[in-house]
Amino acid sequence: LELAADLQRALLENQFAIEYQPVVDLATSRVTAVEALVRWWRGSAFVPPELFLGPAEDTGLIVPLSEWILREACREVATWHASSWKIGLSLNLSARQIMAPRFVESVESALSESGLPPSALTLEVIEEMLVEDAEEIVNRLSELRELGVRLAIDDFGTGYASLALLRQLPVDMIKIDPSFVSGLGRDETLTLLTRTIVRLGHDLGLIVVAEGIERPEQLELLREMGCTRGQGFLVARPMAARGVDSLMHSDMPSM
Ligand code: G
Ligand code: G
Ligand code: MN
Ligand code: NA
Repeated sequence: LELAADLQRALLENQFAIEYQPVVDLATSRVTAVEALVRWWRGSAFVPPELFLGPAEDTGLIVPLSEWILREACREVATWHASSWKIGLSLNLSARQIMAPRFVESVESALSESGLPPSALTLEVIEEMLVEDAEEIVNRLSELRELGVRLAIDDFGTGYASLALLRQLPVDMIKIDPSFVSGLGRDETLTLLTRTIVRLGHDLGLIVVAEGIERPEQLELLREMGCTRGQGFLVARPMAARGVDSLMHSDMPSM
């Protein structure tokens, strides 16, 4: 596969970058965390993650790539902590990454080498990851959680077993899928479902994050529903670390 060889070279030649999308506390409009999102600039061409993450997973290159993202993101977020800006870091995981022989150790060493406290790190999983090797994946994630790392269910509500997953995994957070948030104020059913997910999350003692906020009306409804946090293009787009620097200690102008 041509892309596989390209991916290998891209790793060696440092063609990958990380963007950070701010996540805000809806009550205060302050940035409370960032989600790391991998970017590949192949020469001057941008290759979307949807195109290379699948092949990276199939070839196993996802393991060294994810390891690099983990270390780099912990290091960058730790520099904000060093400036007394104690924001959280969310990372998207892949099943193959979790099943790699030294996954738990790699997370522990990224934390200890960067100095980032475990409680600042949230690992995002989607339920499709638990289709195979579910028991081992749950064990490894639970082990990290016992060290203080937080767990989140990403794309909550879209899978066939979102509710069952809440019983399997000891999670701290759910991230409401943009397919619900998109309908806020426009579609009665989606608005009701979003409200119900927010309430469910709160009743379970979880942090609830709404993703894909693009319109002021969505923000207003989510605040009224008491949703904890928000993320989306209206709030802030994914940006380089330098862009995040400029948001330190300030509230978001778009809010
Ligand atoms: O941010 P963006 O739309 O480019 O992300 C596209 C998809 O790629 C999303 O599903 C996101 O979860 C996934 N993704 C982005 N960065 C990473 C990463 O570092 N690791 C993994 N496994 N998935 C990622
Ligand atoms: O699957 P996951 O939630 O990790 O995906 C994150 C992806 O969603 C990233 O690629 C990011 O660029 C994208 N994203 C973030 N905010 C918005 C938004 O408001 N609208 C849309 N369409 N995509 C968004
Ligand atoms: Mn995510
Ligand atoms: Na999501």
